[in-house]
Amino acid sequence: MASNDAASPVMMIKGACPHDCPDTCALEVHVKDGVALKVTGSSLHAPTAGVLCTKVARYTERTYHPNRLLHPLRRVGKKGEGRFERISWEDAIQTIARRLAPMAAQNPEQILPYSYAGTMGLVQGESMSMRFFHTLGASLLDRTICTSAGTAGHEITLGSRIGIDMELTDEAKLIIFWGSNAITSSVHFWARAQQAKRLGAKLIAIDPYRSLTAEKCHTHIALLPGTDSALALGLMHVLIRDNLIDRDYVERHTLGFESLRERARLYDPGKVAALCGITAAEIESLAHLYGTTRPALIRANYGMQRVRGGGMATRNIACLPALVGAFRDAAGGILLSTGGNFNVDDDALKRPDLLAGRRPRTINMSTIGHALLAKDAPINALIVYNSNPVAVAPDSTRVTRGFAREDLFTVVLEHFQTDTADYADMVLPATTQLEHLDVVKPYGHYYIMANNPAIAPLGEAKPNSEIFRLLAHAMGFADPCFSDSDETIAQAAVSTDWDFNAVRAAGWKRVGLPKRTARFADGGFDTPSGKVEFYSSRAQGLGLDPLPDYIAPQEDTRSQTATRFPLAMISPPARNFLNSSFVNVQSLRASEGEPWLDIHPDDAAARGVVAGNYVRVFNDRGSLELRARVTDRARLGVVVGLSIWWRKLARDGKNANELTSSDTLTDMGRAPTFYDCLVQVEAL
Ligand SMILES: Nc1nc2c(c(=O)[nH]1)N[C@H]1C(S)=C(S)[C@@H](COP(=O)(O)OP(=O)(O)OC[C@H]3O[C@@H](n4cnc5c(=O)[nH]c(N)nc54)[C@H](O)[C@@H]3O)O[C@H]1N2
Ligand SMILES: Nc1nc2c(c(=O)[nH]1)N[C@H]1C(S)=C(S)[C@@H](COP(=O)(O)OP(=O)(O)OC[C@H]3O[C@@H](n4cnc5c(=O)[nH]c(N)nc54)[C@H](O)[C@@H]3O)O[C@H]1N2
Ligand code: SF4
Ligand SMILES: [Mo]
Repeated sequence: MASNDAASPVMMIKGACPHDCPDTCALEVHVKDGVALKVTGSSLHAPTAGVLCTKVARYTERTYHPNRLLHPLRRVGKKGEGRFERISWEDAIQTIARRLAPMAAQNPEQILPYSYAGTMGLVQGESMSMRFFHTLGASLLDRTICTSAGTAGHEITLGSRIGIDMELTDEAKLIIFWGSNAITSSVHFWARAQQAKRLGAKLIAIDPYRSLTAEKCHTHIALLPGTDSALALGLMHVLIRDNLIDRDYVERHTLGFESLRERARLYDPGKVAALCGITAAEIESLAHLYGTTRPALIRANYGMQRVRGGGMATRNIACLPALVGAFRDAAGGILLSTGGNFNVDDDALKRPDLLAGRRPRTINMSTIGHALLAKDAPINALIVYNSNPVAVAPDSTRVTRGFAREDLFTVVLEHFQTDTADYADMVLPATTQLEHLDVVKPYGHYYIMANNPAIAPLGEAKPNSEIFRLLAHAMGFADPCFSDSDETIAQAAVSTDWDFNAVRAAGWKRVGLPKRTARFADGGFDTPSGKVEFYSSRAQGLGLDPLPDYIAPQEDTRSQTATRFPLAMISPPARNFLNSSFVNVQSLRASEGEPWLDIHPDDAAARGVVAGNYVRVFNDRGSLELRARVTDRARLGVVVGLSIWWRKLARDGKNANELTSSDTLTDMGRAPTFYDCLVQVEAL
């Protein structure tokens, strides 16, 4: 054992934040005598700039949390009840292998992995796990829960997501936060936007909610949820009508301008204002600002694509920088994601060749409730890691009924006894970022990041990679890839471009073009035509309109459904949580208080809702109780429940997904429509 000698040195271990956040910060883990004392942000890594968000600044509180899962557990109570007994790893692995083997022999598609971005590490994400499931021939998972609509809209318009370098943000003179609450979800980008503001930039927020970000911008356009595609068309209308476009750029580097002009002509500001629930003057003035300011940057995030027309919304927004030639400036253009810069060898990580010619079915994670309740070709085993579907998937009624099936064999790899772990047959304790090795591909900056283990695993926790290694060996899988160490996997992931050991020693490595390059100044888009595709044959091939269009929300405030459920509910991320992670960290939960519903004073008055009292929020899918916060942060007709709470930590054991739908998916990308959700509210 290490001594407690005060003279023993504090070691500084280089890590990378694993969370699903664009900033992927460089961590410094301060370790003394094998204990992590604190985690700080590196000042040498430009995007991190020495600062962490409040959540990860408390990473040690999460890691050493008294409720960390430290041993394998077997269920002794009913499904969902959360009663378990401790077992050995040997017993756990053998039991799982014994349960999976006959299913694998009979029909491996009965087995489904369910995972998302609890860690964005490539090693603890999809490496050993997918090798394991590919060897089995298990059902594949369509990982659609977050970005797939926006990704698809971006793809058909601009190609892969090579967003502008966030380190140039302070040079922009106009920054439009479009469906992005950066103070919450990308605080390092926000810090740079603040600097731009100090240097004279105008900041605009397009968001139905006066978020922490919107309130600090010069202008806030509070449109109705799901109407962004119309707003973008309205801006195009004015830009073209008033000749504010960059004709040279349009001629050289875009496809289909004449058809776009015809389409945009249909969306005059009066019509668009009515669709979006804003004024024509707001559209006119934003178009003029955008058409006359350089460099102009759109910071789009994923908030506007969680509605039926989410793909189209992203597509229309992505057309704007080409129209005004904003791509000519290194600090201009659009930043949705920088993921397209990184050349990761996915096949080496996941080894799809192990499928050996089989083509298993694919199950959409966003409709997991439907999938678990299906009678035909049922799913009989579910292995969950890096995700908390019982809390985060839409349409909780179906999801919980599916997870409650007594005949479903469920294994959950977790740090904590989450809502999902409560439904497990076996819970396996996983290591956190401080305890394992990884390499992280970011989506908000240009650095590939390495994570060194800083402390030994707590209790009997094991890395995901090791758990799947053990399972593979117990199942008798012979491929040598199941003996790969985590270092070998990390190197395989990045082998084409980098030496992992060098990245590991440095902590990070910048990739992509040299700084200050305006990547698309001379076109070179990775679309079929090499141009920005205002007209997209690929979209047409997918059965979609080849041109930008307006797709109304499924649950439109002007629809028949709205007579019974007149309020549009959105449930975007709370600042002190990361999706459903950190909700169980006491200090962070205390900062959020409790599950609130923000409601406009007029909507509250019309329903006799009093600030601070509980209300019932409901639709045909379900009902939940929240505490009312009467505030004009929520625009008229929109209610906001910041999320994602653990169901079991809420007073009625439910969260916002009790009300969200899994019947409607997005126009592109098969994603959920979390923010396309009509409700009614009544005082309790
Ligand atoms: N603190 C914190 N940070 C996070 C997360 C977290 O939970 N907490 N989650 C992480 C993850 S997984 C993701 S995907 C990103 C998400 O981060 P963002 O992409 O920024 O997305 P959201 O926070 O979902 O939404 C941003 C804003 O979009 C607004 N919005 C909702 N509907 C609409 C609409 O129809 N149109 C427009 N224009 N705006 C709309 C919301 O009110 C919200 O203020 O953040 C990541 N970072
Ligand atoms: N109503 C509503 N629902 C939403 C959203 C919303 O805005 N509103 N946002 C959606 C979005 S954008 C997303 S991305 C999803 C997010 O959904 P998820 O990806 O499920 O994210 P988390 O809720 O953070 O759950 C991740 C879990 O992984 C665990 N974990 C972390 N690291 C490891 C590890 O190394 N090993 C193992 N075994 N486990 C680990 C954490 O403890 C945590 O419980 O939620 C979606 N759901
Ligand atoms: S969650 Fe985001 S802002 Fe916070 S430390 Fe991680 S990468 Fe940085
Ligand atoms: Mo997400």
